[in-house]
Amino acid sequence: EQKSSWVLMVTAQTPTNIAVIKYWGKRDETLILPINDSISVTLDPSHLCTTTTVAVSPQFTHDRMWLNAKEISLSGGRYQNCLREIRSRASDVEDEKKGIKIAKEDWDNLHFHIASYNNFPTAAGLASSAAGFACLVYSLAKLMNVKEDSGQLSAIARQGSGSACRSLYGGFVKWIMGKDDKGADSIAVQLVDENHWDELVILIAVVSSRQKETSSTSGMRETVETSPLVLHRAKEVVPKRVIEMEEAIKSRDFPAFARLTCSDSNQFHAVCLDTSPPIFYMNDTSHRIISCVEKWNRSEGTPQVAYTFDAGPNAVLIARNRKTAALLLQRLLFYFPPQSDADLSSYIVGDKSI
Ligand code: 2P0
Repeated sequence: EQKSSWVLMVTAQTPTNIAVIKYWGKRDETLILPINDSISVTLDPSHLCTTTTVAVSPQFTHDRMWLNAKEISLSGGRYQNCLREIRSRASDVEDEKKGIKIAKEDWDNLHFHIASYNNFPTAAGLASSAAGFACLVYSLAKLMNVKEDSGQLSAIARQGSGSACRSLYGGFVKWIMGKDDKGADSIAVQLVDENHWDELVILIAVVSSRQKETSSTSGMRETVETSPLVLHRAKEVVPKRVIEMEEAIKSRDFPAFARLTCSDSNQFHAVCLDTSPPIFYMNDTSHRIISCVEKWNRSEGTPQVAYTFDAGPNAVLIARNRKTAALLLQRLLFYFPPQSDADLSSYIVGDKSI
């Protein structure tokens, strides 16, 4: 007879990812199926990551979750969909040392306690939901001995938050939009691993760590419903850019990479502005950072730094190498001194960021 006081735990750590070709707009809200492919770079796990511990015990009476030490509700459809999909793929688990044996069918009657912690501001446009759902799905899959490959796990993480599917791999990752109505082929694949282009340095200038006013989920819904530009972007612009971006990444062509990254960020924000009512994610400081980088790139004759902004004012700056990253930091500190400009309060510098 098994003791009923046991607890089995798994802890995992997942970095966030930054899109260089943006996902913005869904064709299916429940399954989270996008209207275009997207490409991202996964950050180094030592910065901007989620740590999640999942525990199972016969003493737990229902599923519970704590985010940054505060209990949150798991009743939302996204959590329920992820938990259901993972549970349905569980296998037998045996821990001989602890004398624990869980049969595949036992998982239906067991409950989880989940504790998740972000080491960066939640919901400030720093893709916290991406790392969060990827880590949740990955740690539950490990706990329940789920045997699916990363592609199949990415399709589950996608149902928690679209961008989460890209955080299951390091390096550069493509989320293929897929054609299937059920989303079976809407998965993430790794384009190159984290060693392929390790000269790049990613620096995040935190312009504001305040929570954003328009969530990505409702923002992109409003864009799809009202923007005449977004379909042109999804159908005409992104498919070509994705091909060019894959090529730029594979051949480590920084000028092409920078041109595509900056253009795609700017078009994403143009589509936000084209939404009714318009959505403003960037602020004056964001715009000044863009001007500063554009001016520098032009004066050098070839791009040194790429910028990209997500659903918030913070700048993600990608420098072509460490030397450029040092010069970039110097410029940022000169033009946006943290002491005198309360708007730009801190910098997060990626060490060897991808
Ligand atoms: C991206 N963003 O590709 C884009 C660029 C923000 C701007 O993915 O509704 O939090 O959970 O699928 O994934 C943010 O959207 O939205 C996002 P849901 P998500 O990274």
